[in-house]
Amino acid sequence: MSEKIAATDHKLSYQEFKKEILNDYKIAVISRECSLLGRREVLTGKAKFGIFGDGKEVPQLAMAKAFRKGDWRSGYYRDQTFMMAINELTPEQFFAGLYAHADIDKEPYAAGRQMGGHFATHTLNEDGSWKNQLDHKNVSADLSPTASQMPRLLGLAQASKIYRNLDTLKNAKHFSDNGNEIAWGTIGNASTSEGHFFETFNAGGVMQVPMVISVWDDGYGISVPSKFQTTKESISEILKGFQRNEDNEGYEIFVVNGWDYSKLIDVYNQAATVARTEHVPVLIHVKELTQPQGHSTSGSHERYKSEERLNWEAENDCIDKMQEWIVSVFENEEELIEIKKEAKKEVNAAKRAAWNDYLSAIIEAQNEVINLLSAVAQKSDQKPFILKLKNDLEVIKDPSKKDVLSTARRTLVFLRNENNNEKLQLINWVNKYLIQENNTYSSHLYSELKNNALTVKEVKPDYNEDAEIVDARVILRNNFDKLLSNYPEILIFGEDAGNIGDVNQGLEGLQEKYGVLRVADTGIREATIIGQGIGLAMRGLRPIAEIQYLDYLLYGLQILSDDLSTLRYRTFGKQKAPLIVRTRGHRLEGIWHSGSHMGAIIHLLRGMYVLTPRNMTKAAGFYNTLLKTDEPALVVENLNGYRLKEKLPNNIGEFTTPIGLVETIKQGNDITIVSYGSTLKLVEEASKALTQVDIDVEIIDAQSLLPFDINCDVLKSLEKTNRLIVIDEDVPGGASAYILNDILNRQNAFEYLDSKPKTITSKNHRAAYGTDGDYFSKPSIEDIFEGIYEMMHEVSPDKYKKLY
Ligand SMILES: Cc1ncc(C[n+]2csc(CCOP(=O)(O)OP(=O)(O)O)c2C)c(N)n1
Ligand SMILES: [Mg+2]
Repeated sequence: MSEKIAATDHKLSYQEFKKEILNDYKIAVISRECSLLGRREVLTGKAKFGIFGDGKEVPQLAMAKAFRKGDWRSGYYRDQTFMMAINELTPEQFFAGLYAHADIDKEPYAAGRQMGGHFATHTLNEDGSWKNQLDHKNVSADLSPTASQMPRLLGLAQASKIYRNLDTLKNAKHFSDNGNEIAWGTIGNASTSEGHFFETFNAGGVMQVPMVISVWDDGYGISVPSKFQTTKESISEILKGFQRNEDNEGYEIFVVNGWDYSKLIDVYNQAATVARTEHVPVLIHVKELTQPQGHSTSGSHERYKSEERLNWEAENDCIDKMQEWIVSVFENEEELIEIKKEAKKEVNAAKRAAWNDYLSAIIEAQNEVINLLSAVAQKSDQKPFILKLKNDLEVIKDPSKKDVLSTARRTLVFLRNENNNEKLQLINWVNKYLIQENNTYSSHLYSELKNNALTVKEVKPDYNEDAEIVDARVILRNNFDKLLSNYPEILIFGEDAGNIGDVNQGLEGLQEKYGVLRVADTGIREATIIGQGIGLAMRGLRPIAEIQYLDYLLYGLQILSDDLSTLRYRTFGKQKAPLIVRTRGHRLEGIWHSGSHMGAIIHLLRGMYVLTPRNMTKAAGFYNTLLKTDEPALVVENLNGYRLKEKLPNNIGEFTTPIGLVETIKQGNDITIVSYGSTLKLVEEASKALTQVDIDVEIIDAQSLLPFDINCDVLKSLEKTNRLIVIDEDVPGGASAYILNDILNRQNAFEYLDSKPKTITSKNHRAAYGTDGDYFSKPSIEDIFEGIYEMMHEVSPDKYKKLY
C-alpha cells in the first residue's frame, strides 16, 4: 500500500509516508471546518450565499497529488479542498471569498466579483505578460453555469498536444515541457447531463488529448437524483463505449469510491501516467460522495433526501472513512483528534481575521462620512435631518460600502440649497469614493494595459499603381498565409477549415502548407470550437476559431458570453485568453444563413471586441490588428463578399484596421447614415439614387460595434447634417438601437438634431427564404431610399413631395 501511495515521484520512508497522510487529513478537516463555519456565516447574515466542498474532500486530495506544475484545472465550485492541497487557497482566503472582499490581494480569485468557491490562479504578471506556467499549478477561472468548464478543458488539453508535436514551438518554454501537461476537469454528476459535457467528451476522444475528467458523484444535482439525470444512473456505465481497446483509440475509464483514500491515490496515479505520457483522455467516475450540508446555503437537503439516504450519507462521509483507514494503519486516534481540534481553532481564527480585514476599510470610510456629516450638520438649516442620517449610519456595526455611500449621497440632497466648505468636502469625498469603487467593481472588462487593442494604430493598405483586382477571398487567404508564417503560435480550426480551406476558400491550400495541426478540421461542435480556442489561448497560443456561419454562433454564444467575455473581468485582470473568432454572416436567404442577430451578440459579448468589416481587406486588417494585441474578438466577415472584386494590397499581413473607429465612406450634407457590414452596399446603392432627387447623404461605416466610435466622429458629422438614420438588417431595437443610444446618450448628439433620429431595420421576424422573402423581410434599396426621402420630405415637403 505504501508504495502505491508514494508512487508519484519517489519512495517515501515510513515517517514521511505517515506525515504526508496526516497532512492530507489535516487539509481535509480544515476544508470541512471552513464549509461548516462558512454556512453559519451565511445564516447569520455576514455573507450572502455559500456553496461549499463538504463531502468531496478526499478525492480532491488524490487529484492534487497527481497534479503537477504546468498542469491546468478547469473545474467547478466544489473544489476548495483541491485548492488547499495545491497551496492556492488558505482558510482566510476562503472567507474573503465568502464575504466578497473586493481586494485582489485578499481574495485572489475574483476580487469578490464571483461567489465564493469560484477559483483561479494568476497567469499574468502586473504588466500583462504571461507568467511562466511551468512554475505554477494553473487554475483556469471557474464560472457558475454548470458544465461550462468543459469546453475550454478541451483546448487546455489540446495545447499539450500542440506543444509536443509542433517543432516550431519547441522554444515555448514558459508554457510547456514537451506537452507533458495534463488538463484536469472536474464536474458534478448531474452536470454531465449537459450537452457541453458530451460534446467535450466526444471531441476529447477524437482528438486524443491529455485531459483527465473527474466526475464528483453525490447522486444528486440539487434535489434531482441520478434517476432523472443519467441513463442507467451511471455516467461511467453509459460511457463504456468510449473505452479504448487494441483496435481503437478512446478513453481510459476508472470507477472508484470517493471515500477510499488509498484506492483514489492509486487511480489518480494511473490516470496521470496514461494521460501524461500517451496523451490518452481519462474519465474518473468518483462515486459514493455525499453532501453533508446539502447543495448550498439556499436550502436544506432534508427536504428532498429520504431518511435512508441521509443515514447512508452520515455513515459514508469520506473524511470519516479516511479517518477509519488511517487509524487502521497507524492506530493513532488521539493524534487525529488533536489535528481536528487544531483545525477548528485555525479556521475560527482565519474567519475572524478575514472578517476584520474585509471590514476595516469600510469602517474607515464610515468614520470619514460620520465626521463629514457632523461638520456639515453644524452649518446647515437641515441639521436634524442630517444628524438623523449620521446616527443611522453610526449604529451600523458591520457596514457595507453601500450604507456609507448612500448616506453621503442622501445628505447632499438635504444640502442642495447650501454652499459652504464642509459641503464641498463631502462632495469631494463622494466623488473620490465613486471613482475608487468604480475601479473596484467595473475595471478590467477590457485590457487596461498600454498595449490594449485600441492602441494599435491604423496602417493603410498600400497599392501598386497597377494593383491586381482579385476575388476578395484571395486577400484573406494571402493574409492568413502571411500570418501563419509570421506567427508560429497561430492555429486556425473549424468545420471544413482544414482540408478544403473553409467553405469560401479563405484558407485554400494552407493546411497543405502548414500541416493538420495548424490548419485543422473540427467536428460540428461550435461550443467546443470556442472552448478549444479559449483553452489554447490560455496556454499562450494564438487560436483563430472559425464558426462556419454567424447563425450557428448561437451554439457557441453561451461559452463566448459566460466564459471568454467575462474572463478578464472576473479575474480582475489576472487571466486572459486572446482568442479570435472568425465567422461570416448576413445576406444569404432564409430563416437561417441570413441572420444578423447583432443586437443579441453585442449585448452578450461585452468584454470582447465585435467587428463588422465591410469587405475582406478591412477584415484582414482586423486580424492583423488583433494579432498585435492580446484581447478576444469576433470578426464577422460578409458572406456575400468573398467573390466580389477588391484590389490586392502589397503590404499583406501588415496593414491594420483600427478598432473602435468609424470610417466616412461618402461625404454628404443632408443626413448622416450610419450602417455596417453588407447593408452598406445597399445604402451606397440607395444613396446614388438619392443624389438624383437632390438628396446628399453622408455614409459612415461603423466597422466596429464593440466598441463603437470611440472618437465620436458621428457627432462631428451630425454637426454638419443635423439629421441621423441608423440602418442595419437586425431586428428593430437590435444593434441599430444600440448605435442610436450611443450617439444620443454618450455622444450627446441631441442638441445637433433637427429631425427625429430614426432606424431602418429588418422586420421583427427572421428573414423568409428566397429573393422575395428577403425583399419583404430585410431593408431593401427602396426601403432605404424611401426612409431617407421621407425624412427630407418632413423637412421640406414642397421640395420633396410625398412619393405615395
Ligand atoms: C446551466 C446551469 N443550470 C442550472 C444551474 C443551477 N445549479 C447550480 S448547481 C446545480 C446542480 C449541479 O449538480 P451536480 O453537477 O451534480 O454538482 P453538485 O452540486 O452535486 O456537486 C444546478 C442545477 C447552473 N448553475 N447552471
Ligand atoms: Mg451532484
